[in-house]
This record gives sequence, structure tokens and C-alpha cells, in this order.
Amino acid sequence: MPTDHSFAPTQLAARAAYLLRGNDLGTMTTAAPLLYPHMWSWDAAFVAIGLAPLSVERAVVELDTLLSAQWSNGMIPHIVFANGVDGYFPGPARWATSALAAHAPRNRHTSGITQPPVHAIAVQRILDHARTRGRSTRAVAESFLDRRWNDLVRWHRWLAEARDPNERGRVTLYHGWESGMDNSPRWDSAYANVIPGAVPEYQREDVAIVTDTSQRPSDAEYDRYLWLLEEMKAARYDDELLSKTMSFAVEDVFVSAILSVACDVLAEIGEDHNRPRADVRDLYEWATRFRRGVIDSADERTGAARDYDVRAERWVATETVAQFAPLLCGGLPHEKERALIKLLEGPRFCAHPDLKYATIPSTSPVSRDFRPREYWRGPVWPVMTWLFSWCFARRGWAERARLLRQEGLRQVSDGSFAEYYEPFTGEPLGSMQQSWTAAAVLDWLG
Ligand code: 9WN
Repeated sequence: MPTDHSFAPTQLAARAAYLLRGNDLGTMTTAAPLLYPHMWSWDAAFVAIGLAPLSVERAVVELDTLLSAQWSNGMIPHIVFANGVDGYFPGPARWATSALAAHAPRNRHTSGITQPPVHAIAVQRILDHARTRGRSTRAVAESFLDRRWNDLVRWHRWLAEARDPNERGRVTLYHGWESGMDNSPRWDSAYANVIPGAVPEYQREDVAIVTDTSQRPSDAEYDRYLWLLEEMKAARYDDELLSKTMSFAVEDVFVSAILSVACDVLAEIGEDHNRPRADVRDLYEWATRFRRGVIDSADERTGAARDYDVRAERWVATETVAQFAPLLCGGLPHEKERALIKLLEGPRFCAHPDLKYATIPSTSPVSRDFRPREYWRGPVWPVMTWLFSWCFARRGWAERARLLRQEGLRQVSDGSFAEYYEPFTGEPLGSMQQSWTAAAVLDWLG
């Protein structure tokens, strides 16, 4: 239940730091203690952002662990499994990547799909914090960059090449989990065309932990999630084959905007740190290509971005947080950008009269698809508030960034560090003690 208690900033930051310490397995931080007892890719990047003000050294370890599980084709897998830890389904046995995928690492178990590329932002935050520290800490950050520069470029290259072979400027996903917004209404129509075949028997673990099933995806959705794994296994996780055989294939406009920003950020880091000119040039090219892809998807009148269903060959417009993708990477003509900002700050989103805090619900409260408690179909995710506020600051919109930070902090000051919140009541939902929620707080208050 929502508590009326709210923690003062210093207490909140201390609790956030304590939480990350508690979720730390040594060289990786679990995304959440019970629901997600392993390392997730984009969670790890946000965790590193939260760790950086506490310890640059520990933040570096987090990214090193993640990158040491990078596939040889360049993909960063969406889960790096903690050794000997059970309690999450689908686990390593179900993914079977070690046995099937030619590119999977030999020394670690991982899933076989990817997640949004926010990692360059974490690298930038680490370098920012290192600059304010002593020489030895600066050296740790510098040597991390030396060690991992090629891996970071390879990661972006894999997204640009394997996931956008026709240079349309949008990243293709083969599973809703790859978007990080698993059951968003964005994917409903594409999933409607996924007809599950014989899915080997399974038992969900998530609903044993979040027992109010209205907060999690449905069983019908899980059948499809698991069926897609079978399709991937049949293709042995081969990039080329997946593009031909997967029954779910969508161009994700939000991931594409993130990739565009991440390429710019990494290119800027490369320039500042004398990295190879050819890498910096490639990164800027990809940033431009994916920005164009995002802008090409935008609605003529409102500027709202749309995803593209590759299998059905049609644009998919939904009233979700993803339609604001162009505000993250920029590039819309001035008038359209103003229209999109108005939509974001108007009654369909942040200024909806019943919202407890002026943050961005995952799905608009006025949409037919809106469910206030159900995962990516309505609740507010603090980590999204953080991402928007960081991108807005980067774009020079200091006041917008400040407001989101302020409202985001008010929302999480209940101290539960929930995965997501009910937009009207502020009830914390999903997993409590979620690492990336604590990380957002630490960056905001750092
Ligand atoms: C599947 C870990 C992850 C996040 C995702 C979020 C949720 C997993 C799940 O948890 O997804 O990857 O089991 O529901 O949707 O964004 O990275 O926090």
C-alpha cells in the first residue's frame, strides 16, 4: 500500500546505497533481490550510473562483468546469469545458448536476446565522476575505457549491422523482451500474429514472487514469449536466420532513439579520449542514421513516433511513452517538436488531472490500452523518468529535466524503490528493492 511516509533526500540516498550493496553479488548486482536474481543488460548500465557517485571502481566492475559476457558477434545479451543461482524462469537451461549459439561466450551462461543500448551513458557518467576524483580513480576509469573501447564499438556496430541490415535507421527486435518494455501495448498486434506451437512445459517463477498477477504479463503472453524462444533455438540464435524465420519482428523506435543518443555519446567520449578516428566517424554516422529512422516514423501532425511491424508491413501507433522517442534524440522540425512536447506535457500524459506526480506513465491514462497496475501498460517506471530527465538535460532543456527529477524523486521518496508505481495512487508495484530505481535516486541526488 502507498505509505504517507516520505524520506528526506539524505536518508533516501543512504537507503538507495544500502539497497545496491544488498543486491551486490560481488562482481554483479542483481536487478532485484527475488524477482530478478541475475544481471540484466540495461539494468546493469543504470546500476553503474548509480554506483558511479559511490565508487567509480565498483561501477567499472559492473560494466566489466556485463561486457565479459558479450557475444563474439558483438551482442550484449539481455541476461547474464549468476553462477549457481536459480529462481528465474527462463533460466540457462531453457535458453540453451551455450549448446546452440555459435557466438555465445563459453565461460558464462547468458540469454540469447538483447536489450536497449544505454551503456554509453553509463560510461559517460563514470568518466564524469572520475574527473572529480583523485588520480588513481581517474586511472581506473581511463584504463576501463582502453580495455573496453573496442567492445563498446562492436556492440553498437552489431546493432547497426545485424539489426538494421537495410539501413532503415531502426533497430529490429525479435522478442518483446528486447525492448525492455515487455508487454507494452506497442507489441499487441505483432504478438497477435505469433501463433505458439508446442511450447515445452514450463512453470512461471515471477508470479510466485509478485503474487498479485494483475501486475505482471498474462499467461497467454508468456506462452508467446516462450514460443519465440523455441523459434530462436531452432535458428540457433543465428542473426541472419532470425531475420528470416522469427514470427515476431518489429522495428523499435524507442530503442532506435536510444541507440542514436548512445552513438553520439560514445563518439564524443572517443573524441575526448583520442580513440581511432574511424570508430568515431562510424559512431556519428550511426547516430545520424538512427535519428533519421526515428524522425521518419513520426506522425505528420503530432510528431509522435511509431514502431514498424516488419512481418505485417505496417506502422504501429500507440499512446505509450515510446511515442516520445524523438524528444530523446532530437531531429524533429521545430513545429513538430513543439507539438510533441505539448502532447507530453498535456493532459494525455504528464498533466493528466488524476496523476499523483507529473511523471510519464508507460501508457497514456486516456488510452483504451491503459491498465494502471499492469507492468508496461500504464504504471510509471522511475528509471524511465530518469532517462527522460537525463536526455532533456543533454538537449539543453534544463527546466524540463529539473521538473522530471523533482517529480521522480517525490514519487520514490516512499523508500520502497519499487520497479513501477500506480500513476494515480502512487502505490509501489512489481518488485520492491529494484536496483535501477535506487540507481536513479543516487544519480539524481549525487
Ligand atoms: C524480462 C529486469 C527486467 C528489465 C525489463 C523488465 C523486466 C524481464 C521480466 O525486468 O523484464 O527481461 O522477467 O519481466 O521489463 O525492462 O530489464 O529489471
